Amino acid sequence: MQTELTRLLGIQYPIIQGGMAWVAEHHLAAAVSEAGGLGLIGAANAPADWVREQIREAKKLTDKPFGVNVMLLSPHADEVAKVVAEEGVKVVTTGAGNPEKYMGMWKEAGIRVIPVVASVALAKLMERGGADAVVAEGCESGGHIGETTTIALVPQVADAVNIPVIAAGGIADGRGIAAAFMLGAKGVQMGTCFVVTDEAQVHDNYKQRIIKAKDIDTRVTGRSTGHPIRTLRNEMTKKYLELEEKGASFEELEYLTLGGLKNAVVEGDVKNGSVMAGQIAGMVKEKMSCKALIEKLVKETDALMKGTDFYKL
Ligand code: TUI
Repeated sequence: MQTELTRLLGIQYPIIQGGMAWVAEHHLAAAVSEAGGLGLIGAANAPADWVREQIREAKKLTDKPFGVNVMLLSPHADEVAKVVAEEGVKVVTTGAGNPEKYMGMWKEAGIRVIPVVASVALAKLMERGGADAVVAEGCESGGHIGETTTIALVPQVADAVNIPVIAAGGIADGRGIAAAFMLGAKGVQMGTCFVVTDEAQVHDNYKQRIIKAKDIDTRVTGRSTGHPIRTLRNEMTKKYLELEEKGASFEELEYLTLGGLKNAVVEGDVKNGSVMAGQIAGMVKEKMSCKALIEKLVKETDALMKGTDFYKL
């Protein structure tokens, strides 16, 4: 499965594990990289010292490349941006914003910079600013999302830029990966599938909730506040959407989700917490190791890509 992306990053398979807040810590990132994909540590809203520690711990577990996702809405983003350069991280992805102001520092440190984008406009801006690739993330994804679906976004981004495009959102098996390749992507990023792996340090209630989820079980809260977030439906989303319908204030809505992701991931509160997951949660049926998951994905994709000359491009 060699593509422009595997060559760019020095990895075996063009499969990236999303840098999910509270979920993507060093055990998961190292396991994905050891299995031949690219693992990411999700900096999310964590302080810079936590990120530094995570990078050092991941290095103890793997010699292979791994990356850090910098969440640009974080109050610690400036310090985290410096830490990834100081610690010699090979790959940085960014989310929920425009990383322009860090790009020079990261490129100087020899980092491969891969912004996550939800529009053609930001993809073009990132290419001009020196990005090595972009993740085009469709609104099937869990967590903070844009407006456009993966099937519509990926080909439009692939037509607009000359750097490799990585598809994210709605991908859970070899069919999704092969489809992403057909849309012009050179790799994929997956999140929800990795939440239920053995190595993910996630409360079992959260894993079970994903495993039991059906196709219609996700909800998007926060459309009215300009911060749409996709999660699995529960008491929290029910209350939130009712309040949103009534035109509740930003503060009132925020109160409902305060600490909600941590409560779900760490405490296992899947009733009132924020159980972020993508629309493919309904396809995730069993727990397995990262190695087993990646081997399964590669086998399924290879079977579909046989007879094409895709990997020679
Ligand atoms: O970032 C994500 N997904 C996330 S981040 C997150 S944690 C969080 N915490 C507090 C508030 C909000 C989120 C949970 N899930 N995915 C990458 C992504 N980036 N999706 C969409 C975007 C995006 C959206 C608008 C990127 C840029 C953008 O506009 C940039 C600009 O300023 O033009």
